[in-house]
Amino acid sequence: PVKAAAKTSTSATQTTATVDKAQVKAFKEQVEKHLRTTIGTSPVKASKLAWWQAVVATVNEDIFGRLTDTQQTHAKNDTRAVHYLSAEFLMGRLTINNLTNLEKFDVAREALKEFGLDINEICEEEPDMALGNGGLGRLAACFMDSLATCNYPCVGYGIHYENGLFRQEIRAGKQVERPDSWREYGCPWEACRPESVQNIPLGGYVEKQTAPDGSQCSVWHPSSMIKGVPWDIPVVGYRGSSVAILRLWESRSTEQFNWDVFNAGGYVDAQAEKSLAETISKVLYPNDSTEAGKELRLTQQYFFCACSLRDILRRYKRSHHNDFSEFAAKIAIQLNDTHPTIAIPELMRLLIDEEGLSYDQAWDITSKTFNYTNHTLLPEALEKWPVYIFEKLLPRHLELIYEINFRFLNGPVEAKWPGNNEIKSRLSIIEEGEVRKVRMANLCVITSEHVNGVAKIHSKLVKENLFPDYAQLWPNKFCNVTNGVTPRRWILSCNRGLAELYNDVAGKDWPLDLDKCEVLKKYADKKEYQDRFMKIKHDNKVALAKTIKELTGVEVDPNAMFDVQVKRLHEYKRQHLNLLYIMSLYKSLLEDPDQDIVPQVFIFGAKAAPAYTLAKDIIFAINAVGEKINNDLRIKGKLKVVFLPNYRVSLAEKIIPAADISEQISTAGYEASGTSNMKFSMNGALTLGTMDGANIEIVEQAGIENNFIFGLSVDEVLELKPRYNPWDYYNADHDLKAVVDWLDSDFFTPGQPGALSSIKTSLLNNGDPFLVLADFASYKEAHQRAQKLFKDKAKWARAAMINSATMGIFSSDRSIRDYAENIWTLRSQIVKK
Ligand code: HBZ
Repeated sequence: PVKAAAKTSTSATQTTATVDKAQVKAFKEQVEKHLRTTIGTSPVKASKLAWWQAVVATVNEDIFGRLTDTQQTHAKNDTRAVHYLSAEFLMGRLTINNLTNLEKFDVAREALKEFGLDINEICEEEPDMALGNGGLGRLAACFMDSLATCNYPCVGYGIHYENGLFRQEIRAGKQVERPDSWREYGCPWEACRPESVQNIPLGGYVEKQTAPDGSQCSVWHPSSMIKGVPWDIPVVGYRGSSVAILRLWESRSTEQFNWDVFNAGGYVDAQAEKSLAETISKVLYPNDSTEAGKELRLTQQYFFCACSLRDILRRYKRSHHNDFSEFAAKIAIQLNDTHPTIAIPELMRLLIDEEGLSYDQAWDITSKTFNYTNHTLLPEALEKWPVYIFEKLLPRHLELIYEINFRFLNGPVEAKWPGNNEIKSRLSIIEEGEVRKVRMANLCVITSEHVNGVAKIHSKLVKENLFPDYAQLWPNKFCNVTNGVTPRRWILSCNRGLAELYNDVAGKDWPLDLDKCEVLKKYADKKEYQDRFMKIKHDNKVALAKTIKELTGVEVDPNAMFDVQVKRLHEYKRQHLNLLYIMSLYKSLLEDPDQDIVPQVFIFGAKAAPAYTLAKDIIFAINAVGEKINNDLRIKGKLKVVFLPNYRVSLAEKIIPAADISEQISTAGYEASGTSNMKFSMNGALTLGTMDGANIEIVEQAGIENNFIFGLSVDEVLELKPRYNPWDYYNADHDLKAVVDWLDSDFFTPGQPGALSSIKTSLLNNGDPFLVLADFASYKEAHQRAQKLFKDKAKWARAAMINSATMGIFSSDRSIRDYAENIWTLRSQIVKK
């Protein structure tokens, strides 16, 4: 049984809107009904989990009706639709978001209050759906919200991982990974669809056959079959517009599975292989920037693409039978990075081998269907699969890839650069060498109608630096769609105080048209509004301070400046630059404890890929430095450093509304876009960052004078890199030298000298690949500007308000409309009730 909540939640999440009594009563009755008849308990006995399940069952009643309406409208009109293929969807929790989008949050809150329950506490029962690593996966989730809200016919396709991104624990300052079994007790949002199960062939060999007319054809004899079971998660558009479907595939073994082995007495072997089939969707690979090149990973990619394409073909054939002439007119497929690239040869194979089309017909359709979004320029993140893995798993696909490559090199490339073998080897899908490899990005560029980057600067670099030869061949193929984030989750649901302020100044439609928020600029000089804006921020900081205390035991002062860096841990994101600055601040405080500095709390959240040793060392260093600083009475609490364990979507929702400073400090040219930068700015944080990714577009909107920009530009980085020597910076800057050397001592790790040395080694002996030392002085100076402004409450409030007010273009609705207009040529469809 759940005790009545002592007091309802924090003021940060309260609204004062009056709530319709009749709706509250009806919601209450439905929850109680579900508690008894769906969950099988009663209000006196129910655990918090059971209450949450009853709330979900109640909300689902609303959702499923709208889902049917949406699907019927699209089927009736035979609409063109986009199919978003992504190996990751980082959905987070759905309850508050769905209630918000159905405009039922206040009703639900009041209904639960009448049961003596706090809605926020009940919703904490929901596990995060963490089926993604970071920005790329979260972008896919924001896009689903916008696709549904803007009424675009769409399906999201991905993998139903049994285990999402690992749960991070911090033990003795170090990251420990634990499995994340998010649906151990079932997920009440999802529905299994046995009627849409698919069987997917794998392995085996290709037999060449000669047809009676003398032509050659290939017959694939796979060695096994895997069953793909679809799970549907409804995605509710804001104000219940349409309900989109996210369809995630779970792998199971089929009865056919190695039947021969089974019959030959291989009972145990067959069972072992059965578990192999079920391994495919077991776990999300936790790398966000390198490719392990593992067989299982390629199998995952192929598995979900093959299931999704069969699903798409099945639906197409329902209204078009075997006439494929309309296929490209009805179907657009977006590839979220290269992870679903194998869908390209799989569509070719299905059309040729299963549907009987010629190669040319199949290519014509395929090359009009796919589009590719690039999310990284990091060479180590570009997927390349050894040819031998393809030979083993997907021999027929390899054959088709060779054919696509042959026709490309001998067609357009030969025509443009006759006899130029150097260019051919650069543009080839196959990388020659000791281990021959399939370059997935090349296959994407060759096949896709459009290739886009995710921020202006990134798209420019994709075209000019990553694929310059392709850009010469097809200059119009390359375009930009700047990322965006959904204002429903990232303002309305997570910052109710700010949402109410916008309701008051911009009217209630701003979540559908974020440009409306710009009116707040008019109030940015008015004390009354500044006070209200900063009171909202302060309340959010009080709430976060409580969370920090619960999670880390560290006490922080909500009046201090909250400086936040939350994102995956990577050298290019430069958490260690932040750490070096904190150390230098600490050092100066030790030298002069009475100096008048702004009290500051540095807040970190970051997961490191389990095999990324230096990233893990940086997490350890942040914790070690934090431990020392937080317990040093000499500095009188002016400085605190906290590392919040297990950073994830639901934690971001608590952290972002409470930030004063948003750290976006990647080496210029390395962060494709960034998306938390947009969320922070919307919620009134000032960006302290480099001219990289979408930071550039953020300050274009909010004004460079309202943010703290520092560091080398993209061009300066490109110019410096070849002649860069970190020792020059180390030797020239006393302060920098002192903090770098500090890493070598046992000052922060008593009894363990050298425990932080790997960071110093990377910065000096390994050449400081991300120019941390080169940007240190400029970074420090930007922090000084921030401190100075923070002391002037009115000026700070004004800058924060202008940031929040000018983020309209970073609504993911704008991004989705850009895709719809420029890439998919997709029209929205009003759903009939
Ligand atoms: O995609 C991120 C970019 O780093 C970021 O700048 C951008 O804003 C965001 C959305 O466009 N990239 C990722 O998050 N990448 C991954 O998570 C990833 C996952 C698996 C991989 C490789 C990368 O194998």
